[in-house]
Amino acid sequence: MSTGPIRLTPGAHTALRPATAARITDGFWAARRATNADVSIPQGPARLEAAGNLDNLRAAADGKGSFTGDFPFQDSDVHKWLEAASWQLADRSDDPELAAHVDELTALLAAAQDTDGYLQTYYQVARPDRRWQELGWGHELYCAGHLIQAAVAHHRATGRRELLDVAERFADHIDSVLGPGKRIDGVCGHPEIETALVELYRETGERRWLELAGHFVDRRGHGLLDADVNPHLGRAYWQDHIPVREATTVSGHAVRQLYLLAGVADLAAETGDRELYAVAERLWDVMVATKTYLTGGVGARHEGESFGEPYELPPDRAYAETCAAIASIQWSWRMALLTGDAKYSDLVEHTLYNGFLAGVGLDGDSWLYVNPLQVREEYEGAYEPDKAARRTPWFRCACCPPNVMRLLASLPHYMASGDAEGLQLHQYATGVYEAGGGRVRVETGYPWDGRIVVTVEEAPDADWTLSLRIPSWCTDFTATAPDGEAPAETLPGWLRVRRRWSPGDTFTLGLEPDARLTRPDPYVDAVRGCVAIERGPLVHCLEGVDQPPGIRFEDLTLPYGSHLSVRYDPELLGGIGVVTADGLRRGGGDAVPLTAVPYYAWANRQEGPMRVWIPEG
Ligand code: FUB
Ligand code: ZN
Repeated sequence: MSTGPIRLTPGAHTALRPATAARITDGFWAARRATNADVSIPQGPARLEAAGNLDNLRAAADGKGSFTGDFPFQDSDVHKWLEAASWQLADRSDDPELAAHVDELTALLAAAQDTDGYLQTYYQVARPDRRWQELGWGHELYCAGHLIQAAVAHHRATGRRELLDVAERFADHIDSVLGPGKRIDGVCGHPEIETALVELYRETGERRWLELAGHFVDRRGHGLLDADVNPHLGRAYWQDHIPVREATTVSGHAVRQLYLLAGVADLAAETGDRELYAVAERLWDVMVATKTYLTGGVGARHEGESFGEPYELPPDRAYAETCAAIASIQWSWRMALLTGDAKYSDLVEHTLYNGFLAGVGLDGDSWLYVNPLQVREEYEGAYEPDKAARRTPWFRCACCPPNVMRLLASLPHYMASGDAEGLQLHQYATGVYEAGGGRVRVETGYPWDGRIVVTVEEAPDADWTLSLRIPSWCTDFTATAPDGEAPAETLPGWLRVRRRWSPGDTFTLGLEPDARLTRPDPYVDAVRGCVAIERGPLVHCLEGVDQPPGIRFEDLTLPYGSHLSVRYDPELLGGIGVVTADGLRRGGGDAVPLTAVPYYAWANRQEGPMRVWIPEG
């Protein structure tokens, strides 16, 4: 059985189902996951200790001490770390130190839980009289959601119930206070509980959790939350301005919006609700067409950490919170399963390699909260240090680092799926994937090299379909079937090979990750007249440190049609493809060789300017 974040029930109304087993064994993502496992996750408990998160749990358990931290949602950092560590345990059950930390934090949570099931240290320790009174900003259900996801991960990965028991006791309590017809008619200011409750239903079979998730989705948008939290956004900040079923665009706080839509997709999957299905499809299309950066980053505005107007995508003032990229990936993957449409996994790929991965330093121990696409030479910093275009060891509001950890720890889950016909590869990473009644081994140097060799290890003794996603960046590919014949069917976004497979048969897909110049959407005023360098799924950027000295960074330009060349540099930034281009100096027109590195690797050397969108010379 799959150990990933989504385990559909047998009757789920989806086109595809997550792989039943998935392992990434080598290559690009294996290296990132190793850093996550060896550096990021192990340093989590010390960070949580230093930030006071664990003392908050002790204070709640002992009834002594005060609350540490600036936010009521401090506990969610613990929950997200526990989720990450649990997925990691599925891979490394023989890591006694990790297992001990997981046990320790689980015991702390169990001890902190009140006898009625309630568990959020801010309200237990600092504001006991305000419990469930501040649903807008209190984050009680948000924290509960992350606790539930951690508990599901722990149960799936280890088969143990301690954390699941804590989560179910809290869910019981929530149902008794906020469930349909109960004392409080309310929703949380920060969606998250919805997707978590659907997963708790999937894990336990208890239908009450599915109904509660549906209740929270349908009660949102009826003005139950404050209107004055944000002077410009009003109730849209927490998506309480319009019922979910009537929404026509993504708006408000980006992470809130996208976690909510992940829950909507989950509900549509489990209930077959066509209206919710249509809402999710509609909003995803609008988001991609009008409110998504080239990097896959979303949530353009610093103000309210929110989506802006359509095409309001400034590169320098981009907020593009790391958590929003993660939320977009989580939602898009659910949409891919729901519909079978490859476009969703295409966005997953693009966001993974760019807007998401930039959020963590190559050392696994330095983070970006906001992910701009441009930093000038004269950059003066941000008014909040957490929101600077500079890497930081941890944040006062530490939502992003453990979120990165949980996504990387569960990444194999996002690679492949299955259906009655066969197996679909959505992402390309060396590893072994089991789905749709068969098992394949994938070998590839992706994203540096576009050759993907798929060896069938096991397949039914009948016709069986291997589907490979053709990324939208790819204009040309080669495909070699075992008998040398070209495969019969190409559907939008998919190459499908249906035949009787024998163990050991290989199928080779050759994608051509050439470097290319991309012009921006003509409606995005902020980058009109610029070009970007991309290669395969990777967006590239210029960093000041790589450019010839003596030329002002702001004077570098790049004519559309310039020659681009690519080389692999194993010594630079952990091993990257470097793109060089024939640029020009603004004004004088002198030729300037430009060097572009993958955007995900920026800000890992000396501080300096950076830009993705380069003025056309
Ligand atoms: O409110 C909880 C988290 O903190 C949000 O998801 C992030 O955007 C940050 O504001
Ligand atoms: Zn965040």
